[in-house]
Amino acid sequence: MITFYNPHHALHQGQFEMYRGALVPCHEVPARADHVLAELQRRQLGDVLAPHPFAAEALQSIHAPRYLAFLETAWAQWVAVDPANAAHDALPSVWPTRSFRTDIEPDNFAARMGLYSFDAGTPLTSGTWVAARAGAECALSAAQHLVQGGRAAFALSRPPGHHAGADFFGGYCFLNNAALAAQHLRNSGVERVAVLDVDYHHGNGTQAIFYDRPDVFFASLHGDPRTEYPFFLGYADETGQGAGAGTNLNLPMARGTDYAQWSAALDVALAAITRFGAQALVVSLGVDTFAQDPISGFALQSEDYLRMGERIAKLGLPTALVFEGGYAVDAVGVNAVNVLQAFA
Ligand code: OKP
Ligand code: ZN
Repeated sequence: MITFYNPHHALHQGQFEMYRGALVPCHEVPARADHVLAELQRRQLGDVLAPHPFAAEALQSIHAPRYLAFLETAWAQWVAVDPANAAHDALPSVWPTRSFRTDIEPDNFAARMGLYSFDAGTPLTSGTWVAARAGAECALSAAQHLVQGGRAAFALSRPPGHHAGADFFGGYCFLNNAALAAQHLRNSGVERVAVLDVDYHHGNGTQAIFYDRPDVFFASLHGDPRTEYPFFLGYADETGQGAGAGTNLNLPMARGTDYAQWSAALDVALAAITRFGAQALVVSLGVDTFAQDPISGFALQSEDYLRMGERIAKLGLPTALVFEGGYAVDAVGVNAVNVLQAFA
């Protein structure tokens, strides 16, 4: 398995996220990717390369130009508000919910942060843009590897991506790496692409991006949004709309779900991907389904990730695996690399 590793990921290093009215240390830390890299190297699972450079326009295949322009300059804008801001991350605190306008980009920085986000758990830091852009290049490089005939590639990128929409960040995500990989496959002539999201949290950004698209199937296994983040999307009755009707599959599961139950849902998702006629697969590979994950509620064990990788490989599709969540930091390397090793 070839890996494209984001050499700039540690430039995105949030200090605190808002949780129950207080600022608490971030779960999404650079050590996560370091552990995965160390485990890949320990098992000698294949080459680890820097991503290929892609033109800035590649990001516009998924993201709105005004959102990208905001992200690229957001830190400079934050510090321009007050030089003292350089000492801490920027978090949004005001949002245009129902009845507000979203067509106007206010001059006020806090207002623009809110316009382009959906939670207060996703700090924007001095290195966020550089890290997120290089992470996106890892996902694009993995997709490109498939275009060139490769069987599989892993994008070892952080920050994660599946909560980011065409024009918003949130859930620790800024650029939707999996969506960018899927779209790159489409732009390169692959007619039907599937995205399989196995992260504990519903990939609301990816779903929204492809919801009305007949050419990209989105299947997600996740904690029931009635109790689990991101709460406002990911229900079973969301099946796609317009030309994309029937190309979205949500499989929400209760807290406590173990691999026996989880793998039954995986079989449902894989069968649907086969029926769709996918010619390539993108996996949003979160390992926060692990029993010991500090912010999640499933009960998968480390060995289960081997079975998961084997099962996904049996689809027989060219596959780009893109790293997403997993916050039991000491186990994230073993769990993610178990999937990759068994896949390979
Ligand atoms: C990102 B990914 C925990 C609050 C939850 C957001 C979770 C984002 C998960 N104290 N905050 O899907 O792994
Ligand atoms: Zn997650």
